[in-house]
Amino acid sequence: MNRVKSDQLFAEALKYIPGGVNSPVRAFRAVGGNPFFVNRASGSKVWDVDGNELIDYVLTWGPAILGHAHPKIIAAVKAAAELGTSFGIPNPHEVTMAKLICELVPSVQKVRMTSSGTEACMSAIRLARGFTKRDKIIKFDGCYHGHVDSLLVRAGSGALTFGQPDSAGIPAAFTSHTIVAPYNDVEAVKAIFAANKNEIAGIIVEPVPGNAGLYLPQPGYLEFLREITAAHGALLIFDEVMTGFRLARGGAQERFGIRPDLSTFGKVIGGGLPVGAFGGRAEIMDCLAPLGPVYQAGTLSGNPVAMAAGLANLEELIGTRGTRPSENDAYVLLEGRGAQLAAGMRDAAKSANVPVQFNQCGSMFCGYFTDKPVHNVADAMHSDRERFKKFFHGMLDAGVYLAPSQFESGFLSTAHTAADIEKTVGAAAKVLRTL
Ligand code: KE4
Repeated sequence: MNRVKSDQLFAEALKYIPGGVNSPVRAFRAVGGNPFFVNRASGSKVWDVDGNELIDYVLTWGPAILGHAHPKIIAAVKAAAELGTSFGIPNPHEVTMAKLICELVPSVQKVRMTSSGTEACMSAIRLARGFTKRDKIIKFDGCYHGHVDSLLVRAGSGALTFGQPDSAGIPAAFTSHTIVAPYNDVEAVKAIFAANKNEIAGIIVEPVPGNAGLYLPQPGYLEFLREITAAHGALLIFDEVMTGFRLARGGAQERFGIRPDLSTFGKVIGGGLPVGAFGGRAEIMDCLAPLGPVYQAGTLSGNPVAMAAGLANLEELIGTRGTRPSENDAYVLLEGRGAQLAAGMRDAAKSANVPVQFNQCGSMFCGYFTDKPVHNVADAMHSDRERFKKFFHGMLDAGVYLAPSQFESGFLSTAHTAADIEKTVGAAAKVLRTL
């Protein structure tokens, strides 16, 4: 595939941007080769600067759940921008967004907007500590909650991809209150609470971890986390930056029937513009400045253009609830597309006689090159990353853009057609046979 212009741009980018990228995972360091540059996206497709068309399963890491450049989002952004791009004083969109999130997510009685998922997770942790007056936080190996100093410990996503789960530049004191447990492990969490009586402020968890690929909670695991935190006066924080409004209208917590104390959001609620949010029980959220002693702020929090884009995304997603035949319901469509892709990829791997564990939950998925089930990051590390690299590039040359790392989740949108998925599975069947 001709990528001359992308290579020229990357050479230029390397002169001015560390690694040539504004976020490490985009650098293709996990799969080799140079990243391509995109200057147009629409629906399920992106086009690179050399004119190559690709079926996109990264979807800007989740936000493009309706596909790229959805007309309603573009129109909303244009209309909002014409009235000004930021006011530094409350705007009506902020109220509409807060009200909608509270309606869609029953555990959220109040919510505060931020400009990234990292900010949302950082703020939720600070709030949990301020509310409980405790310092220690439990996170899970391989879960990623943004590049927050105290949470970049055995993190996932780019941190895991580079085999540097702990980042340089973080003083040991900053992570001394962070305790890491294996995901899906009940006894480990019980032991941590037993050894740290009345010291745990909370657990932060990706309910369906999507930053070490994708694996699912074992039956009862999320219920266990809900019970043990309640029993010990600790808060349960669901990091739904990736799963929120994707795995169900009310996110993973609706899908699995769990009511966390706090939740963080991002991606979908910004429609592709910079956004994050954290919310939960009013008595906890009211500890935030200006009401309470926990300080948190942001120049562009609740930005009117980002809110307009996020509202257009959400309203289109939920607008299908019961108002049209169920097959048009966005979430029914996303479930169906996810199931179609999973079935096709499993068949392709079987016919090529290549061991692949294809995990899928709704419109999120990950294929691991291993013959063993993957229920946590330790299992994920068994994946044959050389095979993954070859598969990634084979699919890219076939016009399919998958996440450029074994340790990332893939995403589907309502714009992905059955034909897109048939093409993807057909390409996979061919590429797998070359591995
Ligand atoms: P941001 O600060 O990147 O908006 O959100 C951080 C974050 C928090 N929590 C979860 C569960 C997340 O998945 C993320 C960010 N996800 C990565 C993809 N694995 C963003 C991609 C990137 O870092 O470039």
